[in-house]
Amino acid sequence: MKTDPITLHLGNRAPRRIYRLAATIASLLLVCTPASAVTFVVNSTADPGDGVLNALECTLREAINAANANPGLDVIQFAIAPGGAQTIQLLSALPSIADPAVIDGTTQPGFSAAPLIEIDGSIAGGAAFRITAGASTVRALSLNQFSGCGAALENGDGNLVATDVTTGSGVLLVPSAAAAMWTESR
Ligand SMILES: [Ca+2]
Ligand SMILES: [Ca+2]
Repeated sequence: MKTDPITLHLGNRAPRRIYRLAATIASLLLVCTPASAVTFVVNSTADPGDGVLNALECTLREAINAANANPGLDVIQFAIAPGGAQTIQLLSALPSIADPAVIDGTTQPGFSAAPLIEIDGSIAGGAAFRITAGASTVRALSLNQFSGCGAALENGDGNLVATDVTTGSGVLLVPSAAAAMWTESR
């Protein structure tokens, strides 16, 4: 009697094994696929913003939340019209940088030497940036009137908080900040 070779070799339990194998392969593909780095462009001085990140309005707070939600290193740039010096008045503390990120103030149109983007902490208080992810960069921003330090590095290594303003790539910290930086590595 002729038997279908597939039926002959697989038996009753085989389909379940095939499903299990397929599920394992699918999960391996998910694990092995690297997350895509995204560049978020802040185009508004508003805070907190409407909570929706799009071309109409992307606030710094929305960009940090989105970068945190997307696994892996992301870049936050600035293009606040019409370019030149702009102030972001924070109404509350920014979210911690809980996933590695590059926050690059040199990208604001018109930048040449000194930071153009000022982040005003006179209402928000505390630290400007709390970096808990490590492997993050903050450059060319003026962090003004925070009651705490400019950048709190609370966890992880590999952070670069550029402070050399003479190269135009530094973070300009004003005297009102209690300390330029505070580090607590765990
Ligand atoms: Ca928005
Ligand atoms: Ca991210």
